[in-house]
Amino acid sequence: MTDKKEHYKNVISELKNASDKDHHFKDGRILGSMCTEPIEIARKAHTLFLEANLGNPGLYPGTVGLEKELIAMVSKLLHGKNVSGLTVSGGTESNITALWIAKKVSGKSEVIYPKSAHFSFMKAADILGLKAKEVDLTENLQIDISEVENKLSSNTAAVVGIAGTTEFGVIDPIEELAELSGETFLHVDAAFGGFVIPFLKDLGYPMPSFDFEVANVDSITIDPHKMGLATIPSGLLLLRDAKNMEKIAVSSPYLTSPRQASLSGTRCSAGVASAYAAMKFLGMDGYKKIVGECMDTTKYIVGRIKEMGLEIAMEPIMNLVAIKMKSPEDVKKELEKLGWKPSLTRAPKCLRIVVMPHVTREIVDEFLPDLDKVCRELGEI
Ligand code: 0PR
Repeated sequence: MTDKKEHYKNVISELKNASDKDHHFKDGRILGSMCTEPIEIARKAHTLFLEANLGNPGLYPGTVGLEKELIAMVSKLLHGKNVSGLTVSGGTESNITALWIAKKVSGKSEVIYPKSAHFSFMKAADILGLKAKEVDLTENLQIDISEVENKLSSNTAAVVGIAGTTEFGVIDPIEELAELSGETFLHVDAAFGGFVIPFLKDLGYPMPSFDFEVANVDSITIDPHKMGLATIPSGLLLLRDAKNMEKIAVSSPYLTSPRQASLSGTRCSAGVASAYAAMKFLGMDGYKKIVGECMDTTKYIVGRIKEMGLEIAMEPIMNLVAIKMKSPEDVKKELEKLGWKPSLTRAPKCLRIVVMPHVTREIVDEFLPDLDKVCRELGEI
């Protein structure tokens, strides 16, 4: 017995050592992540649903109820009426599933997406055997609508627009895309922006329509495990036409449900409970306050950066700052030596800071003198 206890303690201590080697959001040094420390109630909810499996729903009617309510809450946020939804592991699974549905619905073989799209679309095209037609960006890093028009054809299975690009937080002109795409399946990737844009709009920031408010938007990816402040893994796919979900269903005779319409079989329910808890607890006002604070910090960073003599790639649309540099790789390397973890963008080449809730004003005040020092040493300013 004591041996067993000792062994248990040793394994736990190995886990603690491993975790100590990791970087943690609460330390405030992670500046390039679209995830953040989940709020306390979301962590608690996660631990309560560790064994539930939405892949076999008949055993977990309670969890199914939470999933339904979560989908209803997110649908409301995104102006959906009677939309159907699927909880998934995150943006990648959601985007793959959306294109899978589009392929099934259309029977066609090409997908059009902007060069700013997350790499999950490359994976989706590869897995689904869809020909990817990548569209160049305009000067303001949005999808070039005229190129979309040229690329649309009778073979197009889906058109994709991004509401909050991974690198710059840019919102594609979804209304224009919707007009152009017409009957063609239109998917919007709001994995990051979905929990940001509605609240910024509420706060008075000028925000374009990007969700089910726009007729012709067929599906939306939105991730509670990003700005939804839930635990990983927590993603969502919403579909305007509930019938379309059935297109990917297969028979699952030995489960409690006769058919299964999802890429994953066994599905994590802890993330679903966590997202439900975060949304119920924070409410729209809670998110609005947090998003507002992130945006205030973003503006503060931009002001200080400009004072330093650095240039930003664009005025931030959401809580993301991209700082133009000759050699952001070198700046990143030096900042890493000082314990900071920023990230990079490709074109234009920038140092990228995602201003998540753990990137507080105090953290920024610690970071900026280091950035200033490194940039001076490397001749960036
Ligand atoms: N769509 C968009 C717009 C995204 O930004 C991302 C991920 C995805 C889809 C895919 O989502 P999942 O990673 O949930 O499948 N964006 C981040 C990125 O690749 C993900 C991330 C999060 C990366 C935290 C690093 C990190 O520390 O940059």
